Amino acid sequence: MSQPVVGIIMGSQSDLRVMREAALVLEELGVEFELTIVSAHRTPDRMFDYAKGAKAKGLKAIIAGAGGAAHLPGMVASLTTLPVIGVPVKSSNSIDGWDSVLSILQMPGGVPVATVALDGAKNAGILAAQIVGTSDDSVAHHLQEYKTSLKDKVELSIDEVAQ
Ligand code: RP5
Repeated sequence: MSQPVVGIIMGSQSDLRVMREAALVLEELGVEFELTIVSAHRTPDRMFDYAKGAKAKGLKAIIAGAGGAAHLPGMVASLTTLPVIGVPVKSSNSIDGWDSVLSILQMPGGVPVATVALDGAKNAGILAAQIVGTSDDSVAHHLQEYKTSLKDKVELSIDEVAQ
C-alpha cells in the first residue's frame, strides 16, 4: 500500500453515511486516502494536530465533512496551506442543512474552503482526485476514463429514448 494523498475527516461517526461516498469514488479513481474522525468542537487538539501535520505526511488535499455549526473545514483551512474541500452534512437536528451549508460556504476572504453541495461527498472525492491528478498521470487517466463513462451513459440513454 502506498502513502495516502487525500485525508477524509468528519466531525462525527454519524457523518460516515455521507462521507463514505468520497471514499468510494477515491477508491474507484485509484487514489490512496485515509479516513478518520476529527471534531472541531469535541477534539480541538486533535484537529490542530491533524491539520498541522497533514502536509508533512504527504497529503495533497483534505476533505472535511461536518454538520450543524460546521467549523471543521474552515478551522482546518486556517491551519494548513493544503486545499480543503468542505462537505456540508445534513445532520438530523439541522434546519434543513442550511446551517451546515452556510457555516462551510461563507468563509471570510483569505481562508478558502472549496464547498460542495449538501451531502455532496462524491463530488468532494472527485475534486480531490482532480487535485491529485494534476501531478499524477495514473489518477489523471482514471479521471479521463470516468468522464468518458459519464458521456457513454448519456449517449446510451439518448439511444434508448430514440428507440
Ligand atoms: C457535527 O455535529 C458533526 O459533524 C455531525 O454532523 C453533527 C452531529 O454529531 P453527532 O451528535 O451525531 O455526533 O459536529
